[in-house]
Amino acid sequence: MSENNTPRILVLNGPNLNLLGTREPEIYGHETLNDVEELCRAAAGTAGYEVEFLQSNHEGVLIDAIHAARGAVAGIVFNPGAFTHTSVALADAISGVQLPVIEVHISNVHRREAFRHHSYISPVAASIIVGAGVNGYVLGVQQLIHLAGK
Ligand code: DHK
Repeated sequence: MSENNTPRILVLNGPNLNLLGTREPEIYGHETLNDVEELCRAAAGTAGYEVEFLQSNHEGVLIDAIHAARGAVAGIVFNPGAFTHTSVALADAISGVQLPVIEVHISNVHRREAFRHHSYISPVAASIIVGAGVNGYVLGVQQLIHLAGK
């Protein structure tokens, strides 16, 4: 809960997602991270939720954000970028805070290189959304709100 008691969701983005819109648009589309933020705020707002939105290229910053989310948000919509495939530390952070995490990938990672097929995050995620483009973030927000209402 935030100070004003409006329930909150953290939308967290990992490395290189600041380049959305210009980065390999044939894979990640033309929408920018600002567009993603607006979509998330709109989806959350219709259900009375606020969004905290953070992107970092640094693993430790993402870990700190997950720790800080404990007790402050209903859950996390998380695109860990390439850390998905490498980071035991991010998986441990998620396990440590016991918050529902919706893992989102813009692209269908299973249609891509083999090294993208394994996720350290999936075993600790509540739900996984892949290949839905930036609409995956909206679906992630909606899924978190659905879980919070249970
Ligand atoms: C984003 C990345 O930056 C990649 O490293 C992942 C993910 C896929 C996405 O589809 O959003 O492999």
